[in-house]
Amino acid sequence: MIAADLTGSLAQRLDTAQTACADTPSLADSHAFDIDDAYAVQAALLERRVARGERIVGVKLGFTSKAKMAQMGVSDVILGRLTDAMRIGDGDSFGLARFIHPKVEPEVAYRLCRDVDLDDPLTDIESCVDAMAPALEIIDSRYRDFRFTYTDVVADNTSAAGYAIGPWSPVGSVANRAVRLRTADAESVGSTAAILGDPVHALHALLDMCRRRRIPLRAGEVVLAGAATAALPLVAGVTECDVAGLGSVTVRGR
Ligand code: OOG
Ligand code: MG
Repeated sequence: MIAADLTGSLAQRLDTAQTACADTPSLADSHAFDIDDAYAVQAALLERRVARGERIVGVKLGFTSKAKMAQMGVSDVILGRLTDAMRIGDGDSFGLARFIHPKVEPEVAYRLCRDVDLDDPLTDIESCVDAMAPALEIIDSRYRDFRFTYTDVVADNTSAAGYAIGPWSPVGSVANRAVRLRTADAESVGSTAAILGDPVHALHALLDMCRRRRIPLRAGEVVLAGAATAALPLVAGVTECDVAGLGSVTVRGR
């Protein structure tokens, strides 16, 4: 385990990279730290954001697609936190200048309707969600050239930078639905099956992860289940995610 002052200084480095919109080299290039250390850096990073007045409004999973796990050589999902400062309203425009080198991913979101009891072995996570929606996630690694290790990306709050949620629908199965992500200059198509076989499996992975990491899940929070296709560069103009049967969500970069 790394010392508390190193945890703080690594968190500070990532926080500065985000606020100054300037990338930083991989932490793993110069420091040896394990996955527990990485989550501790992430927690310290979030503490800084909360101290500035941001509110934690949800969680996101990453590496829920087999392709992405294989690419990183890992077999576990990663978890990051969403804050109110990252939220972009459906249909809203936003400035690209606040990001370093943003990419966008098509996702499915769930909404928690009650606090989740992490200590009750009988907790039924599916009964803790009351709505689902198409979503866009903006990832913006604070690392130079998006080059990072597994522990790096966890420390960097799993590249979380922005998100938008489309209209909420009652919860139902969205297994194997067509997903289309469109930016002004590229398109990527896939299926919700890329999200751990079925996005509902992401909820179970989330509960498991939150139990292990003691990360609270509260009523009203949003859960991003993970990308359904490869990320695309986020560019100016309209970006849309469409999930068959669930609807679409749009943002406008300028
Ligand atoms: C890490 C974030 C991955 C997802 O949905 O798989 C992620 C990254 O690729 O920068 O959000
Ligand atoms: Mg994502």
